[in-house]
Amino acid sequence: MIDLRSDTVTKPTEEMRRAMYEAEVGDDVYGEDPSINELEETAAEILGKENALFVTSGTQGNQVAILTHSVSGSEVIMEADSHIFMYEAAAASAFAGVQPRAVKGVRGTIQTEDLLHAIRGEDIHHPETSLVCLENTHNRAGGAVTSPKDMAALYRICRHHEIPVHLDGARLFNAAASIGVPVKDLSIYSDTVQICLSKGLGAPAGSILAGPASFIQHARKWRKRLGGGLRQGGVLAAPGMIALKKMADRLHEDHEKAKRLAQHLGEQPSLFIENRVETNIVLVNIGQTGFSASHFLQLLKEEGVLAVAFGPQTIRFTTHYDVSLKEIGQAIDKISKVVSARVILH
Ligand code: TLP
Repeated sequence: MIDLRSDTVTKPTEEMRRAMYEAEVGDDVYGEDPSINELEETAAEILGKENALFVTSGTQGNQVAILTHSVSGSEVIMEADSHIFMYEAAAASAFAGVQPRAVKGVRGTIQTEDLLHAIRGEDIHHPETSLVCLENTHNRAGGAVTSPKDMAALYRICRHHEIPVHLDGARLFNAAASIGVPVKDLSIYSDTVQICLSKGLGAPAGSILAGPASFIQHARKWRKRLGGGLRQGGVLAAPGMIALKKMADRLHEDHEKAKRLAQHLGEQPSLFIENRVETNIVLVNIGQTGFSASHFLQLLKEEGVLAVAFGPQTIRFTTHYDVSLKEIGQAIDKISKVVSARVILH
């Protein structure tokens, strides 16, 4: 199977498995796991934040951030297609009791005038805007990168209004690799940031939430409340450390694979590439083939390729460490076969 459903499907490398076996561990709820402590310190340094917290997943990192930043009854501004709005099962409403304010962006980036418009003024009828969430890269916009300049402009507005910014940087390292800057050049335009170790960076599990020391202290309590206090979690932090230190430098390879895929599929008359491919995600519109997304995915699976639907006519392909350039070539052939079978049927 050529699994292009997500970059979450990567298996830990040999080096990661060895690190898991050899990891020094302790009880992290007592703050005594040396591997977790080292990972948190390293991540904070790389992201340019005072402190960091190892969390079980990207969703937990985002939700702990919202819980720590906001009070119940306040409003959180987020992009209308963001992961927090679309794919976290309304956790922000269920746990933090906040009202999401969904603002449509351009290629995943909220526009400054729309942000200004969405920020609430003082009025007895209005909730207070407690937080702005950004996402970089933006998943549903096809791994789109928000530039440091755009991040800075949004951050400046939020600072002016004294509203904190949380950055869902599940794929922030992909964004940084794409534009050739250190990840810090993007994370500085946020108060808190969540990065996933288990996506393009290839760790088996875990995310990092980073921010000011006092924020992380409160976040640690929210993580505990949510049942995310790990004990000998060093066995997960050790591969996370390898992910953080060694896997970011190769992300451009995944981007090249995605570009190759997009280029070849774009040459098919009945396929249309919806996104500008900047990182590791390709959104393919299959409307012209006459297949529904679910039927197309089923036929692809029978050919040995896995992908996911991102809409009734949109298929998302995601490249990653565990799929080679050769397999991308094979996937292109198999996808072309499914498309041409339909053309023949017609
Ligand atoms: N995204 C997953 C699915 O949930 C859609 C994927 O396959 O892309 N932020 C962003 C931008 C994400 O893409 C994801 C995962 C998360 C947060 C959540 O991370 P996890 O899965 O670790 O909770």
